[in-house]
Amino acid sequence: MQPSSKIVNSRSFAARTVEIERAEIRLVRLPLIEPFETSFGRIDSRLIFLVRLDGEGFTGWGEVVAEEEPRYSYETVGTAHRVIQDHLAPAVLSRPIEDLDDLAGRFAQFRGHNMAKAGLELAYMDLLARVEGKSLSELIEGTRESVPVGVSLGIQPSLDQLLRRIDLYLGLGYQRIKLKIKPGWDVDIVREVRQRHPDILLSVDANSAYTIGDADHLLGLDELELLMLEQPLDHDDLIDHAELQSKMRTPICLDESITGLRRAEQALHMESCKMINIKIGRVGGYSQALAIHDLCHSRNVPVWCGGMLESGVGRAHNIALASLPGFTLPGDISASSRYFSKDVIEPEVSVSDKGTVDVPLKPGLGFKVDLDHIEANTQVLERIERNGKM
Ligand code: OSB
Ligand code: MG
Repeated sequence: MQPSSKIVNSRSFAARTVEIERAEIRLVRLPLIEPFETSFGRIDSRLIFLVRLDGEGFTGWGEVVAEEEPRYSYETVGTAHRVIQDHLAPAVLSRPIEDLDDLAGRFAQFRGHNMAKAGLELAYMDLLARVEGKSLSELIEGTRESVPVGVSLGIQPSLDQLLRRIDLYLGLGYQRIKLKIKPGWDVDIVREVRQRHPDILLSVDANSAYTIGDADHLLGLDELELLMLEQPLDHDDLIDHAELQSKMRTPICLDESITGLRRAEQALHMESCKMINIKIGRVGGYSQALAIHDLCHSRNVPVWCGGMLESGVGRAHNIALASLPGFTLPGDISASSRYFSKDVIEPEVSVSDKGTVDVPLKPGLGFKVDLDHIEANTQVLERIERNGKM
């Protein structure tokens, strides 16, 4: 296979150099409207990690999507906090930023910690878009005015409750239903759902709950006409996924396994999957997310925008990303009201009865950040100044 070039981004954001004066980190606790259960376990609230950058008279907002426990990823709110404070924020503040590649290059010297890196890249891109008076979508050359969306439904206490959730979200217009599965809550449940809804776009996400030894069991999904089976096997595996895909008709979509452009190239080369879920946080920011999009688009591999139960800040970035032409499948970009009683942006993200979300046209994120609501729920606040003061 061809090695990828080092510079990953073909877009030239005509970028104006921006000098960042200050980085701010905030941890904000937001309760979830309903608990979210995956094969990893259950959560009732999100500790939202917001990053704010100030410079050139503008403010940019980003979000670190790490969770409190290292389950989906080895990163946590705690590790990201530490890495930003000790290594990434100093790299941002050290000298003016020429463009996205300049920033990504500074981060590339540090191994891993993609979600921490992404949080700062997001804030930089929001700020840059505002400096240039463009929407984020315009800045990254998005082409859609609205994006198709689906909903990801956690494991429910009973089939009955699952069926009721599905009816609710189909009634609201969502274009695709994704079910979390795990051993004991899989083929039989999905078959029941399929029988009641023969024609909907239906997918499942195992979050690495199986091994290749479960291949025969997973083949039971093949008759259920699923849009995809997301991340059935190990989080860092490509080889077993390739073996499973060779046996399965259902397209495998990788989430956890795709940590950057190089892994995406390898997964396509090995035919470990037929689709990719792009999460800006998991891949380390816009630079990698754009490059993976461009790769997949050039090879006609469908991609879609994943979610991490983000607040409106992260969600607004996801909407911008999903406006790129290769995002042909509905994203995990649900309405704010599906997650939180009150989001941190205004207006909140809403889903039309056709199951779409409008791409904002205003500069930057295109939403107003609700500082009062954020202040009222902030548990930790830290500022890092360019001159080294904390
Ligand atoms: O695997 O896609 C996942 C949430 C947290 C961590 C991992 C995942 C998810 C979701 C929810 O599926 C997507 C969303 O609605 O934000
Ligand atoms: Mg997933």
